[in-house]
Amino acid sequence: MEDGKIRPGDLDSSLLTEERIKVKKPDMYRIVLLNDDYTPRDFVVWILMRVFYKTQQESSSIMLEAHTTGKSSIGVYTYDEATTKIEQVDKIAKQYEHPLQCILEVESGGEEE
Ligand code: TYC
Repeated sequence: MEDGKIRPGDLDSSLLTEERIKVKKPDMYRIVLLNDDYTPRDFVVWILMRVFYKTQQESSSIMLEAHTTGKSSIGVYTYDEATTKIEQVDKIAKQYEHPLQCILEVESGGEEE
């Protein structure tokens, strides 16, 4: 019908808006290994292999970097992976009475279209 009246089901183009979907990118977290004066080097290498599935070579170089500079990046993980791994390190280090510590750093995040 062309009488200009709006009827149910007519498309009112003034109500059409562009829909934009914003998806929150998951935050990623860097796990950083901290040096201390007491934990044996071999124990640090062993824990990196056991908890983070690093090779012996990777583990040695991460351990050495922490030993010489004070800290070293182990890798970037989701929040759940990162917190689980840090809990595992805490638990094992406590069992063996070593003061070994890892910390979390926020790596990325924010809104992306
Ligand atoms: N500095 C320790 C030592 O001399 C070894 C060590 C290396 C400890 C790395 C922690 O993250 C660490 N026995």
